[in-house]
Amino acid sequence: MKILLKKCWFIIPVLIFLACSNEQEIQQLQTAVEIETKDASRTGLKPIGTGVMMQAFYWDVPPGGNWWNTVRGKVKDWSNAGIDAIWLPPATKAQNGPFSMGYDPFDYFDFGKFNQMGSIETRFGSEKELKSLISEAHNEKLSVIADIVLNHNSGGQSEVNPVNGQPNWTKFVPKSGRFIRDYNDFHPNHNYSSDAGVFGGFPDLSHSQIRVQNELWKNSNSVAKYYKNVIGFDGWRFDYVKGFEPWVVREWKNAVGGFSVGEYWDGNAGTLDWWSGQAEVSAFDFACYYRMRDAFKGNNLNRLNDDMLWKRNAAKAVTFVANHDTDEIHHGKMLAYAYILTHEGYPTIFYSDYEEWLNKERLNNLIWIHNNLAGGDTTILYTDNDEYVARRNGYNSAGLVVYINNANHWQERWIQTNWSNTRIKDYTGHSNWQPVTQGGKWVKIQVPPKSYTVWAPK
Ligand SMILES: [Ca+2]
Ligand SMILES: [Ca+2]
Repeated sequence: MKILLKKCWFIIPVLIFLACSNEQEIQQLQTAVEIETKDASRTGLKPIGTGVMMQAFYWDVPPGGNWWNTVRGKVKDWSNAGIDAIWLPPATKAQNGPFSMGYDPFDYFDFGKFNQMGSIETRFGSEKELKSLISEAHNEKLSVIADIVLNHNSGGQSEVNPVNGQPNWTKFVPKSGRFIRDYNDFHPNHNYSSDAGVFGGFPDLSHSQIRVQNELWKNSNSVAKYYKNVIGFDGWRFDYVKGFEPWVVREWKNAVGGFSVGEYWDGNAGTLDWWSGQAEVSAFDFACYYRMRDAFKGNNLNRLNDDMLWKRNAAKAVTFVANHDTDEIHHGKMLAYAYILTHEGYPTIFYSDYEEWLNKERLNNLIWIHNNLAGGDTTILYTDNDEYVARRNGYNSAGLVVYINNANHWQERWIQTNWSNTRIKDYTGHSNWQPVTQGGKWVKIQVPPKSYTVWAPK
């Protein structure tokens, strides 16, 4: 989440009411047909978490309504590389219209179809282009994860809130005609004064209000069901979940299913574990992110011994090196990717790193290693300031040994593997050694300067 009130304008919308019953019936029929089509196209998707997630955007991708087309052109290559899901930015019309990155949501049902907030298309494109992207992703067996902003809304008209007598921007009359809102749907209202948190000065949705629950996930034509059944999304990335209680995410997930991950922006592994348990969904592993920052940027790989969400609950940890909000690990970024792609948790690759900044071939090699070798639990074998060695103990695979070097010179070390009398090799190709492990499973491995090697039976 990012503050994005660079440019605000307030348009007084022309209210057009188009609710004739015939149109509603036709829409319902269309929806039923679309649901069947979407379900059919989803069969055979790669199970989420068996591969690697791609965050398919960065902050300020080019405006102009072409981003969905750009991503569409890449999903085949990504799938071939071992990606199993793509995470898209918030896809509906926001206050900042064609310039918005989507985190100031206005109309949850306008995916680039209604002329409001300065444009028909969103920054990323039209509804048709989005559906075409999702269809192409499904053809390539990829799941598509929606970014959902539930904490706050933006772009409403001003009205006086009778609860406190203050004016607030809480009157929402979106052109989709769906989820029309007023002060009753925000804090404070007659029943609830506040929730876990607010974001900036944005009107704060009151999820305890039954009507809000109905509109967001409970009704048959709720936001959640529309995203899933009509647009075709498979999973959810919940924005700024510190702003409301974890049961909101749990109820949404229970209503529509699908892989779910929350952005609980906190470096404390215990807190992340608590939130993930309460919400019953995955959480981004900010603890891992900050420990990697300390380790690689701070030149102390001992910090990789510290607490992280994946160490507490690997099945619920979504690991990452950078995202659209935070990107601090500039030096040693490939080492950080070598870390998350050889360790437990569900790793995410950031679009800019993959497509622009880092070596794609090297990342593809690590994705292959993740998908083919990195099974089982983890044993840390050695750490110091500039060296880190860990073993994945294997589960339906041989496992691996990863050796990370943050020094400016080659290093080598005797370590204990799980393999006796076995010839091993470095699957990254950084070392050409092919040593044979001893009867007691010990072997000497090496690693180039500022690099990594990954060892497994040849
Ligand atoms: Ca377009
Ligand atoms: Ca809130």
